[in-house]
Amino acid sequence: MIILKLGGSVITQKRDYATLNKEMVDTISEELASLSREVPLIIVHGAGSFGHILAKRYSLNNPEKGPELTMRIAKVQRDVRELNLLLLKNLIYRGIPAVSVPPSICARLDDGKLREFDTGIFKRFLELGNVPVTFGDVVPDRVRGVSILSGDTIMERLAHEFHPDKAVFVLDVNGFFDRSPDEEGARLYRELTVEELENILALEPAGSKTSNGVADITGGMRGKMESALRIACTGTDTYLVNGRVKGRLMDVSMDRPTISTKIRGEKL
Ligand code: IP8
Repeated sequence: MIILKLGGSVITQKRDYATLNKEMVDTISEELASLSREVPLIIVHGAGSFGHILAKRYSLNNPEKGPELTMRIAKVQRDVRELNLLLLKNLIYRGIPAVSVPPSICARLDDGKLREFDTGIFKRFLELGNVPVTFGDVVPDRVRGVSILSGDTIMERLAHEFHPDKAVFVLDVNGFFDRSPDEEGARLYRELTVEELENILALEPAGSKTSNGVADITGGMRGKMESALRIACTGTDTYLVNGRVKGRLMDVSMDRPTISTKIRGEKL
């Protein structure tokens, strides 16, 4: 099985509110159609401009209680569901039996930490041969009322439960670099052990390597690498690959040489 996350920066126009990157969604859906014929899949997707712009404006990660809050929750949930539905339509159009699993129904948070996540529903759909598609969402939180559950955290939970052959983060850059990818001289890490990644993250000040100035309420690149590290520590090989370059997602999934970052899984 492969569990993969389609980054919001790949499937949406991250700077334009609630705007799909239709071209990318078409390209990736085509690749996923071939892949889904080879191996069982769970797809997670980020919120991109359907979630981060309003969630940040409304501080939905730790919201102030007040008369506007209920409507704010409703609007952001509506938007991320709209993105989910747009993606589902594309996947189903290409013959992938995709079914939606909204996290606000199966997850509960406790002061921002994931406390409950019902993976049974994923199991049941996988047994039927369907492809569960879940996403970063606004989720009930015992302390905060609601907070944001990132697709990266969902990846961790699913990897922990299902021990897939691979976890793949599909990004808008070639992988993990030693500095911001658009800085001169930036070098791509092709393969890292858990220990090497731990050392790199220990040297990086928190908050660095976030995506370049685009609204991101869930931790940007650093948060993603911390999730990737935790997944690799459960023994799953974890990849970061550029979804904008046709064929790379398929190459990584089929163990063919390509440009990406691999964090070697190691059960600790
Ligand atoms: O894009 C964020 O999920 P992510 C979800 O996977 C919202 O971090 C609603 C902003």
